[in-house]
Amino acid sequence: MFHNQLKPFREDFLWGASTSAYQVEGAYQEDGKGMSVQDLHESPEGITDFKVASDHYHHMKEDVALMSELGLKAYRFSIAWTRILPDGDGEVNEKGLMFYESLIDELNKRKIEPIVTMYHFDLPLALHERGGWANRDTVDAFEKYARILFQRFGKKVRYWLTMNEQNVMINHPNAMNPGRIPTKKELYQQCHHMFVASAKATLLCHEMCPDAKIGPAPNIVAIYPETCSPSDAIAADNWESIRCWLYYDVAVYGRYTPLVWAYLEEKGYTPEMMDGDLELLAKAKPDYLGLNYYATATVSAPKNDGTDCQARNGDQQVMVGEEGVYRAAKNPYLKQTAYGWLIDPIGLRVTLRRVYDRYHLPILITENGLGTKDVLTEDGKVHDPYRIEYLENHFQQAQLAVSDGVDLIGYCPWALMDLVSTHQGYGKRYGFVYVNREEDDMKDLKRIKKDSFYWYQDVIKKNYCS
Ligand code: BGP
Repeated sequence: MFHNQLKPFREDFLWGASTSAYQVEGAYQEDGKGMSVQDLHESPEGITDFKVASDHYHHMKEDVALMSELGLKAYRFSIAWTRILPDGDGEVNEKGLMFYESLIDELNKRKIEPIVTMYHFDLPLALHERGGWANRDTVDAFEKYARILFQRFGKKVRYWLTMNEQNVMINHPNAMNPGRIPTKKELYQQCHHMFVASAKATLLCHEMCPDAKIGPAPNIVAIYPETCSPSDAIAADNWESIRCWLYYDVAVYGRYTPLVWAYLEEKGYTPEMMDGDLELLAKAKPDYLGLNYYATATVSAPKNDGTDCQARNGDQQVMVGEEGVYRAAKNPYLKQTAYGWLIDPIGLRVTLRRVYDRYHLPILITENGLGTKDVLTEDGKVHDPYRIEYLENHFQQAQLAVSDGVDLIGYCPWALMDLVSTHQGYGKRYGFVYVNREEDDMKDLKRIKKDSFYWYQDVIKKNYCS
């Protein structure tokens, strides 16, 4: 649809930026922090681990000052569960609480809305060793952790996100399960426990912090059929429901998507539930939806001949396609990044419209951004017109979605500053702020504002992207 007049972003639009604890903080063993599954992550040869990262733990005030200079209205970050409860559900670590309290105070002082993700891929190792999310006790541990956060920060934080990309943890479990990749049956059991844990945290948040809002933050993208063949359309429906809708349907409506339940039954993956689980899921209602968007996916009908599941771009870490369900297909209309990620700004508009039509809840874009190599030039600058172009195109589509009627409350690009990319360390950078380090060489960790920093500053000032 063409609009002669575009609607503006709302006055209180949350222009933000995102990070996550284990990718940005470093200080992995400091001040009583326990080990998480990410501390056991085996990086590919020549790629950094998460021990130092961008050393935000020691640069926190400087980093918040940069956020303020950028003009951010919001900052989305995650709390490391292991700083608060080093072994997941035992003693509370006051020093961990103090770190986040000073971060939150610093943000509030500068009128930057803290948006807190409670759990971003970094399950405490002690819980993992006891079965992790497959063990029902982890639900209780999460509830205990949530209670501590709401008690301490409930008056200072208005926006909470329960879990980052639950659907990625289930569909691409490698990075969160050191030791052994669980079977699909086990993963859907983990998934059910995550749903119950999120529902408990949501109810608790509403009870303990009546002025706060809470929601999930899955990775949601529209799925296109490769052709207008009805069989491709069914495959696209299959994958969109299994990959995306399940994670909002349970959170919003408290029920498993019927198509997904049929799939789980067909495959023998149905999770065990306890009495009262479905009632609990139905009772917990999110106030808004977080949405991480990078690019759409395109799929075709399965062949069901043993070849439907394949490695994406030859990367065995990311398997796509599922036997008898869908096959991954190429989209000839889209360009890709140097790392093979598709670029689809219009897909963002499609995704936002679909999500809003389905759930009628305010949406906050909790991640979106371009990961690529950046070069620090001799004059000490980083010229990243490619990032500006990427974000500008996406912001424009977001505004078109707003003009289509979507209630979009904010946009938090990934990432505020360079941080450790899951498989590519510092080779692949996302930030508005360059962090001067390489994989093994920590250099001076100096913060350098990229060209995109100044461009975003202007967008925020004008509440507009021309
Ligand atoms: C999202 C995760 C982030 C971040 C981002 C970029 O899926 O929520 O934590 O890692 O992807 O991906 P990558 O680090 O693989 O480049």
